[in-house]
Amino acid sequence: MSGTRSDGTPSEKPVIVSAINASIVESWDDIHTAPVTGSGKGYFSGTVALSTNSLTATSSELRDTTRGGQYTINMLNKTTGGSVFTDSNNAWGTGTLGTTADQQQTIGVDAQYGTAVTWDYYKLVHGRNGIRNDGKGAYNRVHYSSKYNNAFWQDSCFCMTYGDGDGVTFNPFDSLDVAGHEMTHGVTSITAKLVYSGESGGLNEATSDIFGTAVEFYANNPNDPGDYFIGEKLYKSGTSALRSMIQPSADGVSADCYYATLGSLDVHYSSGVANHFFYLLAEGSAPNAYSSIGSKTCIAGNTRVASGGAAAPVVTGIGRSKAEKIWYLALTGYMTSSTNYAAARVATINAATALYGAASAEVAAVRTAWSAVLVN
Ligand code: ASN
Ligand code: ZN
Ligand code: CA
Repeated sequence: MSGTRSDGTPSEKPVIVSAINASIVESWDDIHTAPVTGSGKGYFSGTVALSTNSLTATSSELRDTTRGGQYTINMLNKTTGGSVFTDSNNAWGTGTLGTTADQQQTIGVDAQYGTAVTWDYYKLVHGRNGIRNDGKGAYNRVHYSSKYNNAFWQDSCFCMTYGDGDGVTFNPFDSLDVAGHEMTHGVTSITAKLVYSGESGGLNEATSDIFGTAVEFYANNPNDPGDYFIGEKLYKSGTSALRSMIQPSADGVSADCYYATLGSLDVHYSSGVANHFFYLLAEGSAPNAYSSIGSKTCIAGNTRVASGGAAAPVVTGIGRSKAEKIWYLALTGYMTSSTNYAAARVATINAATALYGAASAEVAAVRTAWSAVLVN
């Protein structure tokens, strides 16, 4: 069954296969053309190189045949249809938002760039050949609906969709961390298959935040430097973010520390505990470049808000690179659809043991970081 939520987000069961998508994929297979390097000006990403597809001497399209054929569609503010962006001189976007054809491409540049960086991250860091590990790229739909404040991944079309945002509070929704977040839902859906409700749902969301953040760091783009916030580029104010991994409770609803009924929170809030774990494992609890006050750890009896203080455990980070490898192996090698927080602790200890040895400092750090968010 499929339908539409009140805010315009499609809802559907994973067994549905999109006839619309199938027709788009087939039409691409008939085109025999050459990859070329184009230049893009994104709203978030600035000036970036894009691998595009030359159709004729005066026409290219926003399709990357060097990365699984991933492409970007302009939805023209509708919820169905749309067509792949094309351009006459292979110079895409203006870096600004607006209604001219070149300005409409600007958000397409960010989406296509986000897909390319995510592809490279998974391939070069984890040896994963595309989201499904089959060499096939996903596609993007931008300018979806009108003033739509969200982005979403759908397994049925193997695609990401991004709204333009309302233009008042929100920017368009295709910042790099959000792109990495959405595509990681695709990775999770064919690896651990974490059910999207209860504690496993929180772990599913956290996995997307963890690798969305990893992608942002991997890009090393001065226009969007790596950090431990999700969606910090989405706010017009420039002073907010959707979520913090350093102190998840900063949003007023997410949990910093585990408690027995955590699983009854929305999955975007129960993710906080695993996001907090990942931050502590990577960076530790002390003040650093990402947080002038550090990340408060938890003491028993405290639930949503981290406490810190003398009684709370001190965590020494092992670095983002090792933390990413541990989470990725846990996701792809040890977690299952019903993994809950206690089982995630076991899965990451198993992954760290496989990577670094049972007596390693990395395994000890995984234990300490989980205990610091009250997962024992
Ligand atoms: N952006 C949201 C997410 O990826 C969309 C949703 O609520 N499913 O989690
Ligand atoms: Zn998500
Ligand atoms: Ca970020």
